[in-house]
Amino acid sequence: MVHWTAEEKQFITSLWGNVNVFECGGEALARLLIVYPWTQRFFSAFGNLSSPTAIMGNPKVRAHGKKVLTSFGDAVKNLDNIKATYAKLSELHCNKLHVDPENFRLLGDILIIVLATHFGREFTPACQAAWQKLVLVVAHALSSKYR
Ligand code: HNI
Repeated sequence: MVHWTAEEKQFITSLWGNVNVFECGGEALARLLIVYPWTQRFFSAFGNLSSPTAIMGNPKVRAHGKKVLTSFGDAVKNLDNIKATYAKLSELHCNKLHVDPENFRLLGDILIIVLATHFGREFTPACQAAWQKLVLVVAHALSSKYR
């Protein structure tokens, strides 16, 4: 089981309280699709993904990014139980969506960049380290049902 220090928990929950899931989630997913274009194939039903501008302005990308980041809130609320929290979602991404789990790590890395951009100095190195750990734990949990 993952161990969290009281300080890590504090960094994660206090930043989370100020995260705008629509802004940050939409931006993170849009950036994923721009920087790693092969991820676009999962979202062919989302309409125009033909350029960075189109992706950034695509309302379906934004809405789905919000959904994904909102789901991070479940991890924040269940830090000691992340694997079980994502068991169903892991099954969905594995069996139904066939998303390569490497993409979870890529999205996590991008989320760190987006948070740093939004929060600036408030996103201190210690806070960033706690979040880096969180995105890895989430990626790991989402991969748990893959075989
Ligand atoms: Ni993901 C649907 C959460 C990463 C591709 N995804 C979801 C849903 C949630 C979710 C919640 C909605 C489920 C439902 O409708 O019941 N996804 C997460 C989380 C991560 C993540 C927390 C974090 C790393 N998903 C990814 C990645 C990809 C991805 C990296 C592909 C590159 N997800 C999808 C696709 C769907 C999806 C595709 C279905 C979209 C749709 O509605 O058609």
